[in-house]
Amino acid sequence: MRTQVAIIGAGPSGLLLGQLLHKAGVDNIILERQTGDYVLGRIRAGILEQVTVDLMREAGVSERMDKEGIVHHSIELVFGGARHPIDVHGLTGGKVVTAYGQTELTHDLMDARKAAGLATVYEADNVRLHGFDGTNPQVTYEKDGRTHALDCDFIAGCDGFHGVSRATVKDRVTEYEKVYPFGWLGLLSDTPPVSPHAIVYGNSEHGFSLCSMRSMTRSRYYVQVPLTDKVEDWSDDRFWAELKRRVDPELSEKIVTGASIEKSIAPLRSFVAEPLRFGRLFLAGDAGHIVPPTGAKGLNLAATDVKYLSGAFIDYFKERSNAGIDTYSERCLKRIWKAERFSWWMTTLMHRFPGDEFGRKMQEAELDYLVKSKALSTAVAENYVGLPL
Ligand code: RFL
Ligand code: PHB
Repeated sequence: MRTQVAIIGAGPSGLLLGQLLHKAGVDNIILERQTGDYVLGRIRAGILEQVTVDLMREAGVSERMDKEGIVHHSIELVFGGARHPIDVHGLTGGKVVTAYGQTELTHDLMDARKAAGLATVYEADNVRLHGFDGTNPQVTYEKDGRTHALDCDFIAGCDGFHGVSRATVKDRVTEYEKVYPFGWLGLLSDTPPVSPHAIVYGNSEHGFSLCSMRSMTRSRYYVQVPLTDKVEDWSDDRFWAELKRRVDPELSEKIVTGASIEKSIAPLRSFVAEPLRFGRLFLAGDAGHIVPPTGAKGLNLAATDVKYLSGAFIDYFKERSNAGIDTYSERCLKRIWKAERFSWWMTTLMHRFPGDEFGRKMQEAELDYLVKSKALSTAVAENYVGLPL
């Protein structure tokens, strides 16, 4: 088998890259370790920056997102028992974010890929990357008890934090990492969101909370939990009671509780791999970097990588230009580090760090400063909607 670009991973990065390349007439095959249903079962991001929305449109897969996505003009911070809106739209000269679940976005991309008849090999085992330092890279994998080989011009490692792509070059990567001493317990429920107009981030003496949404009838909530907690420790009732005591009394009254349709715990981590290019192998999305979800940046950073990478491959195949390929890593890392900074800062500002009473006082001072200072509120708003490319 032969293709122009072998894509490892059918998460949002791999699928979006495949679609953009296909639109430009560049051939690609995706190899995914899991089944499609498994990929769709992972409940993750919900907030899209304009860059991501624009890229979905460019890929020709925005019809449902344009209809069902919910545009948000503001976010809210809850602390000291009170709510403080940040007018993101007003402070950024009209920019917004869109609530549209990663599951839906992935679904739309999978449907488009299927409709276009593009090859995705699900349940591809033991994927191995070869020859990417030369001009004839190859990917091998096992499927249905047989070993297959896929020859290509380039390999795109879109296989997430635990994938094989970065692991293959681990001796050549410099890794920067920070692990946080807590996780997020997330709950999805078919209940109306607490606020259809804002994403609400809470800092309370009991820890961080987040009220978000997927639609007018589906909500997503999170609470900070110790890393030692297990999902089984958290009945729905316990979750709702904990969430309610972490927000202000008025909001607490408004929370509509109901049975969970998904509940999971995610650890929080900041991570960057440098560089993102190794000969003809390129890392994109979570394969190259992780942010704690507090800034809603992970999926959006993945989309930016894909924008640069698709452009680089298209220029190579259509114009015989190496310029995009040669600058890919550097261009991506510039934006990645800024999003890392914002996500780390938001995480530090909004969570309880056990035993750090000085840090707690710094949070109080900074939150008070933030809601009174147009300068700092503007800085938050412009990072939240996404820094310019
Ligand atoms: P993914 O989604 O992990 O997909 C990688 C795919 O590669 C496959 N794979 C392999 N395939 C073949 N061979 C192998 N050896 C393989 N190893 C792995 C995997 O099965 C998988 O299908 O990475 P991708 O595509 O780069 O996408 C990244 C996003 O998923 C991630 O950044 C976001 O979900 C982060 N994130 C958020 N980002 C936002 O922009 N806005 C948000 O509101 C937001 N909220 C979140 C989040 C992440 C969260 N978690 C789970 C920490 C909320 C949470 C709770
Ligand atoms: C979500 O809706 O899942 C979500 C929203 C905002 C975040 C993280 C996750 O910062």
